[in-house]
Amino acid sequence: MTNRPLIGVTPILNFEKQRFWLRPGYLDAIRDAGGLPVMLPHTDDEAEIDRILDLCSAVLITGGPDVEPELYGEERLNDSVETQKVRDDAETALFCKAFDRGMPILGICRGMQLINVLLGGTLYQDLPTQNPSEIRHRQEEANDVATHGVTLERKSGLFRAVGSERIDVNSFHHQAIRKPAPNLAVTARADDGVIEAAELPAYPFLWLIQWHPELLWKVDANSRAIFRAFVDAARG
Ligand SMILES: [Mn+2]
Repeated sequence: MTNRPLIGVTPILNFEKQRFWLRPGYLDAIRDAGGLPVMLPHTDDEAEIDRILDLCSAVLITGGPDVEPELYGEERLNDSVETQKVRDDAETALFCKAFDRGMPILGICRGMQLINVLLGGTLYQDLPTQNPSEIRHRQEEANDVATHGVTLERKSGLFRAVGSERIDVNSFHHQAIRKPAPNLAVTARADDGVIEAAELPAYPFLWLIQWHPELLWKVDANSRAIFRAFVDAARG
């Protein structure tokens, strides 16, 4: 396939086992949508990031541990908040440089939360404590089972991509956006009001998704539509 844009994807670092890893769905869904994914190192070295971004057409910031509350001016709420400084530092540096370049950016789960913080928003540190709800945002069902609905904002790229106002999603998140960053448009909410997607209308392509389309894409056309929109933006 020609014109397959190279898309940088940030991995998880298992510090105890000293291993980088990624759920294959992040990479496979990008390939299915016509992109060529590459797993990136964790680095906050500016020259390294510049060189990496010279090679890539877009960046996907993935799921993982909680975002350091200090980054939005709060103290740790309780022991449920688990952070990883090396990853916060690397993804902060990567996002800021990609954002300065106007590159297409997709943030999934933790990626969504981190980007909201870096743009000036805040998070619920522990969703069940700070925003109790009937909806289980950490489902026990399998990864590729949708367990709660979300309602989409009609004036959004996400709505245009999936073509439906109401979709079902999976849910594996401990945190969520509390105060959206300035200029960030909320594009989907769960029935309890929790923000499930957002985008930055004034920017070429910056979509934030709280659920996990990379775990659903094989069985869910909406998830494939999200990756297709992202890869199309990367293709320019
Ligand atoms: Mn959810």
